[in-house]
Amino acid sequence: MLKVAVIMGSKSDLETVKPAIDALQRFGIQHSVRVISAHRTPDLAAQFARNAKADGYGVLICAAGKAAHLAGVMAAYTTLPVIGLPIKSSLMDGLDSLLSIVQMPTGVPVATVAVNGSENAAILAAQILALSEPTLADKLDAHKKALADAIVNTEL
Ligand code: RP5
Repeated sequence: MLKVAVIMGSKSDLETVKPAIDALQRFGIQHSVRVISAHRTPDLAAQFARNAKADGYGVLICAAGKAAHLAGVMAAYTTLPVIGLPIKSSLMDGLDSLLSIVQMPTGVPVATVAVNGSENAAILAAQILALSEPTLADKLDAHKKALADAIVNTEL
């Protein structure tokens, strides 16, 4: 199965990103976790994105806050699907991060999840990989059923 790269702009993002890593583990998806900054290590960002397909990745999850350009820069250098994960920063409750990630120019999309929506980033990555992985698709079906069961069985 193709791998997922979980990339964050700073180590300070790690705690927020953790649910994505946990979810990938639960789904049995091979992944690597890296800190790469669009602003502090731009050459590394370009190099990682350029090589990602040849390195066996199928999806890139890019988490960043504030002027969050990581996902957009990665998407500029690869045709792999890039999922943007806006991190809630100290100002504006993450709206700055969300808009920096979601407002991409025509031709270079970034699939953007909610502010701090780490688990959804992983589930979306799983859904993309599951298009060609029936076993993973079964796990996603089970996940959906568990969500529904939790609602139906809610006791008030
Ligand atoms: C972004 O700036 C990072 O993704 C992080 O969310 C934010 C702050 O980074 P640090 O100054 O804590 O390293 O690039």
